[in-house]
Amino acid sequence: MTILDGRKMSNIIKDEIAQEVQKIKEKGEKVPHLAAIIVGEDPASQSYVRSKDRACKRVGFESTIINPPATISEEDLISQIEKLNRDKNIDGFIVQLPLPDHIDEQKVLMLIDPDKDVDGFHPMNFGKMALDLPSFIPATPFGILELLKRYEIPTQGKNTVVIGRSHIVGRPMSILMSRKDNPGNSTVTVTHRHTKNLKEICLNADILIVAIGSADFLTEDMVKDGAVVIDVGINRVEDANAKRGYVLKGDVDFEKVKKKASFITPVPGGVGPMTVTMLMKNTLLARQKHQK
Ligand code: BQF
Repeated sequence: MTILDGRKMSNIIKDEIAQEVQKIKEKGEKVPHLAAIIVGEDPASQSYVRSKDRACKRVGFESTIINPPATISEEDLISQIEKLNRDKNIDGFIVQLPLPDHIDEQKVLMLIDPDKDVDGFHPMNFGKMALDLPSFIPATPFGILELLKRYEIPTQGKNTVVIGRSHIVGRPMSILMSRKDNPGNSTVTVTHRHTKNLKEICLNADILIVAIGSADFLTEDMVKDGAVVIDVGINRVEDANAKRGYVLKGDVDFEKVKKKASFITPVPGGVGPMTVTMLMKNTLLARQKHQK
């Protein structure tokens, strides 16, 4: 069993990006600039945005954080987005999700300039992705592809089972794994809360991608010997013994499932760090595109 070390791979990729930034500077060009709009004070969202800000600094990007209160109107949030769309200094920006209930997420994401949509959530980018056209690929799926590629895990002709159909992970991942590409060319099954015989479907999987947000959901009786297991879950589970009062757990019962898997991602330190790093990669790609 090999642990897919997302932290290590992330550091390698961030070093590569930092080298690209060095070259940009040597040419006297502008370094990539990422902005993040984070609405309100949700602690998990705040911590994600801090990770992204730290990653920007580490690779030599400029970073701007805009933090309106949770009470901001949809109208005012839209003006903030339009301002970033117009700002020549900003190469890419994200709107940290989730947004408060009074704001229509889908409406807001549609107003991001697709050329600055480094999260790849705009329907233009999502559609291009589905049609194999160049686009920004959402950071978490992009990170999973990069892990599979760099660990040289074959995907062609394999049975991939994706558990969860979210717009951010499950749905795009299912599209990407069936694309005519490497990684890709696999036979994909998407499962969700209405799926019958989930266990039987999982037992047929060569590659299992779990993205539902339920701690320890995938148990060893659902995993074929030698399967590749990708755990996208980040669940905060209360633990009186932990420093912060909680521990991070994935959607996979890691200790038990690792005995069956050929490759497995840990939580923390698996897919999570790759997500942040591939956002940096998308921002670099945005800068390079804007330079032309
Ligand atoms: C790690 C996210 C759910 C909803 C919105 C490193 C991150 C997480 C874990 C991180 C995530 C999850 C992010 C680890 C960004 C991934 O060491 O395991 C980094 O910062 N993530 C997000 O921005 O929004 C989310 C999960």
